[in-house]
Amino acid sequence: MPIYFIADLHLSEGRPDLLALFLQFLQGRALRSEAVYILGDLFDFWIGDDEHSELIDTVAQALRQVSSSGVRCYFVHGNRDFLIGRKFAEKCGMTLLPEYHTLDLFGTKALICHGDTLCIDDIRYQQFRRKVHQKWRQRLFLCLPLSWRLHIARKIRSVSKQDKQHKSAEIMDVNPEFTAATVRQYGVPLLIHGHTHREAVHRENGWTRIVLGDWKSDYASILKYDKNGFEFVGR
Ligand code: LP5
Ligand code: MN
Repeated sequence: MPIYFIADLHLSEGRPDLLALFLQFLQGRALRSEAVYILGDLFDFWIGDDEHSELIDTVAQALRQVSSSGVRCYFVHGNRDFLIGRKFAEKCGMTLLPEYHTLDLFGTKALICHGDTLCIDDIRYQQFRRKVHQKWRQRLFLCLPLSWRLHIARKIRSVSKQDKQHKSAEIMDVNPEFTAATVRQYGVPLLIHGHTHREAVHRENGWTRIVLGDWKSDYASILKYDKNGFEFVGR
């Protein structure tokens, strides 16, 4: 049975089309798979496991149905939902994975990550990332009332959107040398990541980099891996 990889769905209340695509995937292909790996940015943003909404409940229930049918579900944090915690993961029956994780794909060793840590030329983002990944800042943030957290998250999203208009595509892409060095360090021939939103298969010098794309209303970037190799099955 295949293993699926997805990332960057950016689910939000305002995008029922993306939720519908995700539910279609979970109730179809995912149920006939061995494992599903979500490589971050499942949600547009996440402000704490204590937030409740129809969207969050629907996603949790649908993931729970898949995991309780025996399909292993894994989650790697993205830059927008790095605050997803054990409480939500347990509700979904998902296992939280570390920033970098290696796995065996039918005999091929692969490294998986969200992808943002490879974009080291985006200095402002990396500074921001270091700050919001500090445990004390996260604990403090999670103590704030939900309405404040929502306000802050929206503010950050709007600064981020503005900033991105002045950043080149190269700056927002992975740094090639750093990425190659990371892959070498793990000693694997395959890297799978998301974040840069451009679905692609890059054949590098002796190794392969598969990039998962972001989800659009008419296209779900879904990577299927089985004993015959990999393909984007989309929709
Ligand atoms: O997400 P995407 O693809 O649009 O852009 C990313 C980078 N942006 C981000 C920010 C996220 O979009 C939003 C995160 C919301 C988290 C909610 C919880 C907050 C918890 C805080 C816990 C302590 O990741 C973007 C990259 C881009 O990818 C490509 O790699 O360029 O990076 C930025 O735009 C970062 C900016 O350059 C710097 C941001 C500074 C924000 C300061 C806002 C201060 C607001 C204070 C409000 C009181
Ligand atoms: Mn991302």
